[in-house]
Amino acid sequence: MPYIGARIKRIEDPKFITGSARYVDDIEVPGTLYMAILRSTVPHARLLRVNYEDALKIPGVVGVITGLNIKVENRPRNFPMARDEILYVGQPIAAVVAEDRYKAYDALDYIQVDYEPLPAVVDPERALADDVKAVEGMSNVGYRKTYRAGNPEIELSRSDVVIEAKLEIGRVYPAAMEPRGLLAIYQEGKLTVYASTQAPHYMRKFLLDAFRDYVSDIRVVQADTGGAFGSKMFPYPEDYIVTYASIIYRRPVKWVATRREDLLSTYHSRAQIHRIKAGFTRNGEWKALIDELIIDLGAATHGYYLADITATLIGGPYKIRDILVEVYGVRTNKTPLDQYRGAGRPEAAFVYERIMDMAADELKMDPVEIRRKNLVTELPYTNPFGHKYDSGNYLHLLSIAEGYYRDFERRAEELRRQGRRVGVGLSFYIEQNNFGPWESASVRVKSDGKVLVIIGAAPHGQGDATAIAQIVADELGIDIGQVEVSWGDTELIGEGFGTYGSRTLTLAGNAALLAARKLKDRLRRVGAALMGVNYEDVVYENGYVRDVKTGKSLSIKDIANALTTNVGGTWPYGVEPSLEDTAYFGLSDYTYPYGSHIALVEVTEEGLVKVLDYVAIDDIGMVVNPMLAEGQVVGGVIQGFGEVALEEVKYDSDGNPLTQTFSEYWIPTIMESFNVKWYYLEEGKSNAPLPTKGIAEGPLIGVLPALTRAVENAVGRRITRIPIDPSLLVK
Ligand code: MCN
Repeated sequence: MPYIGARIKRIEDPKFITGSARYVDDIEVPGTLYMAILRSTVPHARLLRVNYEDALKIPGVVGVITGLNIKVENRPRNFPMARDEILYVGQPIAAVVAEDRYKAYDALDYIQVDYEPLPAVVDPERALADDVKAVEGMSNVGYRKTYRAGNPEIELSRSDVVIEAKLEIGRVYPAAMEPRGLLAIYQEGKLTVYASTQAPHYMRKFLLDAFRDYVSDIRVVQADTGGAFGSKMFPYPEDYIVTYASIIYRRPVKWVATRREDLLSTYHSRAQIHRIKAGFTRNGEWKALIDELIIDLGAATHGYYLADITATLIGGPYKIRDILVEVYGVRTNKTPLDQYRGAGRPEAAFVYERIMDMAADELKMDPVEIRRKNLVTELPYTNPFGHKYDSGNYLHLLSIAEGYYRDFERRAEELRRQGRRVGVGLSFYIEQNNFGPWESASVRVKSDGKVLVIIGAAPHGQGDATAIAQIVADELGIDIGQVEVSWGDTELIGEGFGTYGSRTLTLAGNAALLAARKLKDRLRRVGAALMGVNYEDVVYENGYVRDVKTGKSLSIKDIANALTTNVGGTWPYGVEPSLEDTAYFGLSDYTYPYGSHIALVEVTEEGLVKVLDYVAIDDIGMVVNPMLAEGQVVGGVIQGFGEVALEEVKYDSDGNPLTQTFSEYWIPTIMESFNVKWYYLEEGKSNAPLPTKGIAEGPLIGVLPALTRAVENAVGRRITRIPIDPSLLVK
């Protein structure tokens, strides 16, 4: 049966369900030293002296590392450890390496840090004034860019209605179930790193760049990884400190963050402010946008690219052509900022969809009608900043969404008549994905005839292995039980990138498809030689090669057997005795899926947000496994509910983090969860051989504006900031 398109259960799950998965912290290597990290408790200070003599006296403490300095682009001054200036609470200052974890943590209390406090910069808007510096001797504006298209000032002045607002997307923490961690094992000039990561090949590269003088190679193995959401990809201080410790102490060194450490040190995300002026004609055409975008980068600048993504997609799926976005990337004394599921696109969607809803209110138009009027109708369409929206039919998807929206409106009306505060929200969004550049896959027939697929991507919860097995099983015409998928080891496959940017199914999946096609040809060639017939007369069908002339056939298993059974002897067949092929696949452009979310929400008297019904509709081209894609949508929507209603990393006005545990930083639990219905179209195909696009981040893009609107509609107050201030919601 064709597997593509079927709801096949995840082949990767049994070990997770039975508890036999192996996360970094489960990997035990004899002689391992444990690392504990002393982190700054002050937001900004001159670091005068670190005295660790007493810590060294504790039995079991092997050493203390301070002042490690490695140049990594756009990272904070003093990376990975503070040397003369402390820039945020949580910044590593010293690392203790000890015989066990408890001794390492205990020893932290015996390290004395002398510092001279400096004023901290906390509010990104205040930071723009640049009178108090987040980093001594540097402007607080770490990144500045102007995006201009058309003539927004003139179009704005000609507009019948101008919406002005300050829109804010709060600072969040990517709360993966498993905190970050790694185990580095030094073995005479070589190093193996087991990591909780989403990009092992990339990690190998950045670690090797730093430690090339000490080691000839680094092998990175992705341990079973309990989620990442974008946060386990770019270089962290601890990646370098642990690796360095293993090199200098010539022992395995492990570090796994506690939840509190993870909350303080995993790169935060979002944290954008938009001051917008949006001009509309009386009949609802969006003509102009002027946006001042302030992104709070924390104590480094590597998160600036997120503002670029937001700025260039700020017009969303709409026809607007006259746009000005002034981007200010601002340094503050906070944990550095980087990507989180959606990476810049949810922020853009929050802004353009808030604009649509505010304009609908202002113009007394129906929210669906105003979107219909503005949606791009001719695809492909190049947006004002060069994004090429590739394929699909936005109006068709909107018309389907409208059906649910009208139904939700009717139900809301009924509930309102019972005195309940109920609201409906609809969002329409455009997604950019398949961040590249390419991905790899090898397909290998093992001696028992099973087919092993190795991908360069590094899934960590998405279920891509199942979908890739479906693709390869279909292409080879074999039972899916004959296909295994492996990944996450830089020595398993030559090069690769990882799992991010909703790319894995499309890039690694298509690479696997192409590798399987090559393998079929190879099976024909080797099979023909084994059968002593002409290659041209041999066809491949459903796991067999068959000579059309004689009717002779061999199964994949027969061929594998013939290749591997005889030890000794010779190879008289004149063909390469290999059953392995590799393919690399990249797309010449990004793909642009799109979708719509519709939410029916009740706000209780106490101000709690309850989602009564929720529908998401996506067009991601061909869907390989609707159950996996749906799983992504359900998870993403609940995660987005957290961003709208619960989650925010908070600091006091001096720069002290107020959200250091899950009792202050609230993520949605099963109590807040709700049912999400997912529907899909397959009209917007990509150019890949298997015409798929990504789904994994779309839900987080659609959910923020849909839920925000539904809450706004329920309480009858304009909402301009997420997470929504609960005091606005109490009756
Ligand atoms: N899929 C499909 N048909 C398609 C597209 C996708 O059947 N046309 C399926 C795939 O087989 C896969 C899933 O949907 O099971 C998502 O695939 P894809 O859209 O290619 O996205 P990636 O696998 O590249 O996932 C990355 C994405 C990102 S960027 C973040 S952030 C995120 C997300 O995945 N982090 C996650 N979802 C997550 N889910 C879990 N459990 N944990 C994370 O850390």
